[in-house]
Amino acid sequence: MRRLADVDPDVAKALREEAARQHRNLELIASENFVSEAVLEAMGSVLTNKYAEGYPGRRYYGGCEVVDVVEDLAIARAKELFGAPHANVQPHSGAQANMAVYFTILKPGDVVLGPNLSHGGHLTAGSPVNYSGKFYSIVAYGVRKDTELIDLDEVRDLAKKHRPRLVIAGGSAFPRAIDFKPFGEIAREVGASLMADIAHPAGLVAAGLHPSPVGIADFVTTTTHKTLRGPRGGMVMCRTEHAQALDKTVMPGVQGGPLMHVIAAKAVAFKEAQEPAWREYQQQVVKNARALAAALLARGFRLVSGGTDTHLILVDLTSRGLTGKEAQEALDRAWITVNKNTIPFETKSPMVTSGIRLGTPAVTTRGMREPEMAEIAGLIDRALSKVGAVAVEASVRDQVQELTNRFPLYTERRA
Ligand code: DSN
Repeated sequence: MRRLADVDPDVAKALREEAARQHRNLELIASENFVSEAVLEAMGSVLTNKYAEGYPGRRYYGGCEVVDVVEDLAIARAKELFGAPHANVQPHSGAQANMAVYFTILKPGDVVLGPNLSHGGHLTAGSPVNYSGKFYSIVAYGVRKDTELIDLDEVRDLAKKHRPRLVIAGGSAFPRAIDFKPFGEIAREVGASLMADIAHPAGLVAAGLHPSPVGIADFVTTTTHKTLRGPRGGMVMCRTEHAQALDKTVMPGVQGGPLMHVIAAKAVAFKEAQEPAWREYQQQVVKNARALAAALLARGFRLVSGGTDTHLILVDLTSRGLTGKEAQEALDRAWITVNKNTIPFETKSPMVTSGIRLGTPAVTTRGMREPEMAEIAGLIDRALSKVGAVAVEASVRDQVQELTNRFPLYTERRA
């Protein structure tokens, strides 16, 4: 067999370097995680070779008897994990999962009520630069200025005024838990459908640590690679009455051949999620986020909404005299990986921003707990106290390396 290093030394080298970077750095991007060796194995398997348009038992191609087993397992496990009546595991991403829902129930021009991107929403919930903002008539709701929590009165008022066909709950930068019940009531009051996008808290939802929209929302979309700790991909769950239409929209509506190797990895991740250790992991993700938030507050950082109920923290750097971009770059130089993020009522561009978003899923997977969260808050504080000071950045880097060396990652893997 010709191995990657022989066939393509350049890509092989890049993979080795990325493995080294993942081991060396403190990964605090709230939407990232480290999958298990078993998930990696399923993703890097011969299933990538198979075309399987259609669904188990009704495919357009021959030779699908094995991949049918795999997709049936993924579907059954997803349904069990979330208590959902129907699951479609084929969406390649969260964006395509959301697109599948829109194309199932909306016509171009329909009114959609969704969360404002800079208040914590997601690009696909109506941003003008995204298909969702181009195809539909978007009405955005936000958070209250005083509490920085979702303003349900505003959601209700906007729903009554604009009569949307679809209401969206969920996003990518809400540090607080979302209660889906009032969203369900508001949607019902105006005859709209409700879609809950749980891409971020999906693992917490499955572990019972965050309210579940299943049974409340008509459609629940998620990615599988964030707190859920599966392969990069998407999924849609829905009420039985929408199942046939949804499946038809995913394929042939918006996708062709499913990524069977990724679906196999989803099945593996959902099996891992049935183990007691996985539930303990989700609990520790939340404990770690609270510990990190408390330690940052103690060091004088301002957190949007004052803290977190989830895996995610949004830090407003305005009072530190830094932009999100400056902070992200300074932390990168110190081997702490975060992303700049807009904050509610943002005054800067998305490429600059006033905040950074932090999350605990990846460091928790490495085994870090509350004491390490206090240490991380100290490292962030030091790295941001003298941005550009080469000696400070070097000393933080040394401490980061010492910390990450204590929690090794993928020890048996070359890349
Ligand atoms: N890019 C994802 C995130 O970081 O939250 C959302 O799509």
